[in-house]
Amino acid sequence: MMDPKHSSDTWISRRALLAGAAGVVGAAGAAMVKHTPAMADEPGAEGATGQTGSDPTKVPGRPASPMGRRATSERPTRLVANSPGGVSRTPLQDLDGIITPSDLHYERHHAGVPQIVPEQYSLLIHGMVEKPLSFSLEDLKRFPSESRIHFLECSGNGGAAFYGRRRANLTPQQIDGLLSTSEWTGVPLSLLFREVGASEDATWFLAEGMDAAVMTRSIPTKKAWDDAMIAYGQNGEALRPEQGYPARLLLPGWEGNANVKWIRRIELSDRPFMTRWETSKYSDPLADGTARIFSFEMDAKSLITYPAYPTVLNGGGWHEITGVAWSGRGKIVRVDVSTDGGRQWEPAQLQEPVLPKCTTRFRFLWNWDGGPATLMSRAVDETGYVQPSTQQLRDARGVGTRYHYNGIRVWSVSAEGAVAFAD
Ligand SMILES: Nc1nc2c(c(=O)[nH]1)N[C@H]1C(S)=C(S)[C@@H](COP(=O)(O)O)O[C@H]1N2
Ligand SMILES: [Mo]
Repeated sequence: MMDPKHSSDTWISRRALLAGAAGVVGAAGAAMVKHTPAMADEPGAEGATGQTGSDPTKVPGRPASPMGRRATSERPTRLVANSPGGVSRTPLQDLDGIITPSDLHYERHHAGVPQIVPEQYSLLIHGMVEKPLSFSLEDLKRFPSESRIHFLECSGNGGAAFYGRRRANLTPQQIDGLLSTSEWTGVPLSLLFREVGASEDATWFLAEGMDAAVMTRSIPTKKAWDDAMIAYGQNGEALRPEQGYPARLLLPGWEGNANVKWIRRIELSDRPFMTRWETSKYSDPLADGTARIFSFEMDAKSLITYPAYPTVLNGGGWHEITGVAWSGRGKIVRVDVSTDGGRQWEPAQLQEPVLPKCTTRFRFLWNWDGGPATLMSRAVDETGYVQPSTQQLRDARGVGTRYHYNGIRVWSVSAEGAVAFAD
């Protein structure tokens, strides 16, 4: 929150105000108004008369427009990794509630975002079925649809927190920004399976994408009969190209990778296909030298998004700690918060709606005494699973693990109020 009086972007001198006032009176007034630097790169962002910062009750605002846009002083952005390939992270610290604006949804793609003409799109379902069928986008939309709010998280999310790369100056976005939540609309996969007459003996299906990675994953058919969906809508509009336009597989609560985007083919089988995406990648080496494979469910996790680095708290007193908690196994039933490094835990308030396999916003009023403090949050889901400490996770998984880093996140607060990532 910036005080407009102290923001160089919007501060208006008395002289500018006078010029602005003259502009209202004089016909050529608009030309006299100097645009502030914030406006210079945003054509059309200013009011109808080109004035900013003057009394908005004295001049008409800009007229209606076909497309909305953010207030020019609000600039949340995805953080794009400078490595080649597609990774961008959601600015968790800038968000309220649980929904991620679609243009801030994290991205992970292994061969770029393909351009797909919707008229040329089709989804083939074949293999152990009575009648193989190919569905156009229009065909998919003729089935009864459903809309549900779910998080999506890359199973590699949190790697920066787990490894030695750990740094005090990591933001929520850098640590856990491969997490986003949308309202997804689509057709339940079970309806399509009934349509093609899926065999009862089919226990697995292959999902294949039509991007240059041609990503393929094997998914147990029980997920299709449960809550999997072919999604074509995101937050009330068509999927974004980055999220799999025109259609993706959505597996609520399951690791991001298996949610195949730009899905073009589903093949039913009685065994997994053992693709490279589930053998060489997306399987987890364990401490005992073996590895986990098909670890689909995302374990319960939570993250304090405020206060967090780079926030500097402005003095002791009441501060509201807030963040999100989520579990791939169902609802979050409790989030505990500690402000003393884990000696004492107290339940945070869960903000409605609390939905299964969805982020839940939590809030905790904290009366900071002005001394050094250590903030932590711990999620508990409806199966009774409790988010472990990062040390417990290291002991259980070993240091070579590559996915599912759901350890408790720790923030330290100095006596000066500076917040830093601590574990
Ligand atoms: N076809 C295809 N599907 C894909 C991927 C991809 O590269 N190609 N990346 C996967 C990975 S690793 C993740 S975490 C999610 C990311 O989805 P999002 O970009 O919509 O956030 O998509 C998955 N589905
Ligand atoms: Mo991922």
